[in-house]
This record gives sequence, structure tokens and C-alpha cells, in this order.
Amino acid sequence: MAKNRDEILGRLLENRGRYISGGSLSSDLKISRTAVWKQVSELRKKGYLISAIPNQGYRLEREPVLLDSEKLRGSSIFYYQSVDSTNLIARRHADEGAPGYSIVVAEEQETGRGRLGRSWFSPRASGLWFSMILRPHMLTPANAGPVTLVAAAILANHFAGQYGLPLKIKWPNDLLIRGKKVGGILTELRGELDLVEYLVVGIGINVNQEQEEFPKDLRKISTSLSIESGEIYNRTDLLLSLRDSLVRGFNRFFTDGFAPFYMPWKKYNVTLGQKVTLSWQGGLLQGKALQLTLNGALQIQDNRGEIHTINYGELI
Ligand code: BT5
Repeated sequence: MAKNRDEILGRLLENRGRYISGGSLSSDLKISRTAVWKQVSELRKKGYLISAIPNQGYRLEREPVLLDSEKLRGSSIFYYQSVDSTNLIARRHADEGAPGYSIVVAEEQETGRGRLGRSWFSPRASGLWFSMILRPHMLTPANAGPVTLVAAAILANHFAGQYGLPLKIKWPNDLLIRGKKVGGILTELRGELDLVEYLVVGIGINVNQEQEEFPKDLRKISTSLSIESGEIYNRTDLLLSLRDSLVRGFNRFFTDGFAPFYMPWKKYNVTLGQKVTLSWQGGLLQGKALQLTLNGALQIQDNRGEIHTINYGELI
């Protein structure tokens, strides 16, 4: 199998800029067209951008560009090729004593995770999939609630300021550009009832993917920075600059709380003022997103006029 894949890659590289027909690959390698297509899919998963046109065949558009491990060295960034989930690896590092603000980043995640057991599509060498360990002093789990919102505000501000990209926040953890999901945040914590030992803030951002690289079920609802701006990003520089913004931002949060992030969050959010449906207590709560509290909870006014304050949930 791997031999066929290498052969196909070799042929694509030799014929750079030209289409090679599936038929000729299949007869040269003595495998079925379906087998050719399967190997092309595998190459795509590894970060090769390969276009396909009926009657013309396959063409290599781009090879994967990996993160620059030299540049990341000595910066408390643990770099992996492939992991199950960077959040899980970060938890392991944190349990072994890794300091606050360490980052785990991987080229690909085999089982990237969203919230509530959902999965996060994390193909090789095209996005940024990373987790930052936070070690706050004397933070209670109750006060850790806004961490996801703080991360979202930092990210939106970073992309607006440094890249001119109109990132928006959908409460609590979705990052959108023009209504499509470009990233998400998964925050987990370890601690006791009254004290947080550490937090892991997992961040996934689609960076250089093309639309056709997303699986069918995500194609209409997702986007990447590259799709939105037409540029290809240097993911190493992006990661390092994001790390600086996150360190600065979380430092501020741990000293001054959520207050400094309240207005930025409101500036970038697309939730307040909207009709929303929240999956809640096993059912649905419908109403209008009225306001964000100073603790980062969402106030929803239901259709009977009653106001509910929601700390954690899922808008659908
Ligand atoms: C999230 O969950 O949005 C949190 C995603 C966090 C991912 C990072 S990557 C680094 C770290 N390590 C991990 O294992 N996770 C974190 P949620 O709100 O539950 O959204 C999940 C839903 O988003 C899925 O059910 C899909 O519909 C959609 N989705 C999955 N992959 C996507 C992608 N790459 N781009 C856009 N949407 C995606």
C-alpha cells in the first residue's frame, strides 16, 4: 500500500503542473482506479494538496510545509508530528510538571477533540492545533469560567490587529469568519473543588486549507484563514506571535480578571442581540441573547420574558 502511495507521489512530483490520468496510474501500477483514488486520499491527509478533474486526472498543487522545529526550539513549545490530541499530551506534560504557558503543538491530530465528545478535523501541516498549559495562582474553578472567552477575545484581537482578518466570536468557543467556522477552543482543567491546579486551553485554527480539503460535512460550514484572505501563512510565525499574545492576555486575566476582556469580547461577538437556541438541561431553550455578565455568562431571555443566566452551554 505504502509502496503504491510512494509511486503515485513520485509520479505527481515528476509531473508537477500537469494532470496525470487515473487510468494511466492504475494501469502502470496494476491497481484499480479506486485503489489509486484511495492512495490520493491518503496523500491529501498527509498534507499534499492534489486537485482532481474528471477526464484529466490528478495534479499536485502543493507539498506540505511543516512547522520549523528549529525556530520553535527553546521556547517551551513541545513539537510533535502526530498525536491523538494535543490537549491530552498537554495534560500529560502538565502532570509531569511542565511550567505555565508551555505549548504542545502537532502537525496532525488523529483524534482531535471538540466539546461533548465531538471530533475536530486536524489534517497534517495545514492548520494550527495546539494546547497551552496555564497555571494560575489561587484561581477557583468557578472563576475559571471565562478562560475560553478570554482566549477567544485574545485571538480575535490578534487576527484583527496583526492580520486584518475579521474573526468573530460565537459564544462560547467558536471562531468564525463571515459566518463560517475557522477555529474553536476546548478548555479543560484539573483541580480540586476550590482550587485549579492547571488549565489546558486547546486551540484549533484552520490556516492554509483549501475548501475542497475539508470533508463534505464540514465544507459548507468551515473556512480557513487562507480561503478568506487568499494568502498562504507561515504557521511557525503565526504560532509564535499567537503565543506572545496569549501569554500577555492570560497574565492580564490572572491579575485583573475578566473585566479588561469584557469590551473586546463584546466588540468581536456575533451572539448578543440574536435569537438563539441553547441545548440545555436535556431540552432546548429558545430566546434572545441579551447580555454577557461580568463573569462571562450569557443571559438569555426566553419567549415568556424570563431571563436565564447560562455559564456553559451549546448554541445550536
Ligand atoms: C470546538 O468544539 O470547536 C473545539 C475545537 C478545539 C480543537 C483544538 S485543536 C488543539 C486541541 N486539541 C484537541 O483535541 N482539541 C483542541 P465544538 O464546539 O464541539 O465544535 C466541534 C464541531 O466543529 C464538530 O462537530 C464539527 O461540526 C466542527 N468541526 C470539526 N472540525 C472542524 C474544523 N477543522 N474546522 C471547522 N469546523 C470543524
